[in-house]
Amino acid sequence: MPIDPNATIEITSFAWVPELARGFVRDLRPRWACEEAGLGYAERLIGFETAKGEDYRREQPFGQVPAYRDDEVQMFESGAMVLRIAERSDKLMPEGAAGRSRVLTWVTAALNSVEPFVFDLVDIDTFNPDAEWGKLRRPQVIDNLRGRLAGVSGWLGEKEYLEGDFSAADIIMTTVLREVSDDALLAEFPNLIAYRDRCMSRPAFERALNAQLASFAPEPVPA
Ligand SMILES: N[C@@H](CCC(=O)N[C@@H](CS)C(=O)NCC(=O)O)C(=O)O
Repeated sequence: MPIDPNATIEITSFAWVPELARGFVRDLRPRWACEEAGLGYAERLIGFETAKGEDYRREQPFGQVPAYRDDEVQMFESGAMVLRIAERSDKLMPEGAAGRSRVLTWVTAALNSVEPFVFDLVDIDTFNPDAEWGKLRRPQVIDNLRGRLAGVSGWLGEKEYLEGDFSAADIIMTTVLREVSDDALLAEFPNLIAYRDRCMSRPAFERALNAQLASFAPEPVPA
């Protein structure tokens, strides 16, 4: 679904980020969900100064992106947005309380039980590659993350997706797994690599990624 400036769904993200963050800004999640659901969305692109300002913090208390609104609700937190978009479509959430609860469980697990461990590694490898504390801490961070990846891998086994058909949970888990910055660690779990690549080969993912990449200004945006 193309970006539609008149759509009722509006996703806010940064107008510019450094090269290393491109493709990884978390508005990718609601963009991907909209693409899967066939729902158009409008982009609102803001500068860092606006993001840290008082007005915007009423939308996103931490001064981060993404933020989201549609004709009924206003939200922050990318996981919550994906669930909201999933409510508006039959593509990302199974019918029935049992299936829905499982998807909610895995969205929460990806964000709460896996992503913080991935981020510990990103913090060292991407944001502090030369820091002495990072070198000391890295082996423990790798071990901790290995434990979490083993949990996901064990659950997934030979399944195509986390819970039955492709769902909101796979959007969140894939975006978490693609941030793992140690290829050798991920290679210990071939089923996770196959799963991540299966999800990322979906045309909706490619459209969302391309839309994010196309949205960045070439130079920093002042406000
Ligand atoms: N838990 C939030 C995290 C949002 C987040 O980390 N946003 C990053 C971009 S991906 C950001 O705005 N960073 C700038 C900052 O923290 O100042 C979500 O999933 O929406």
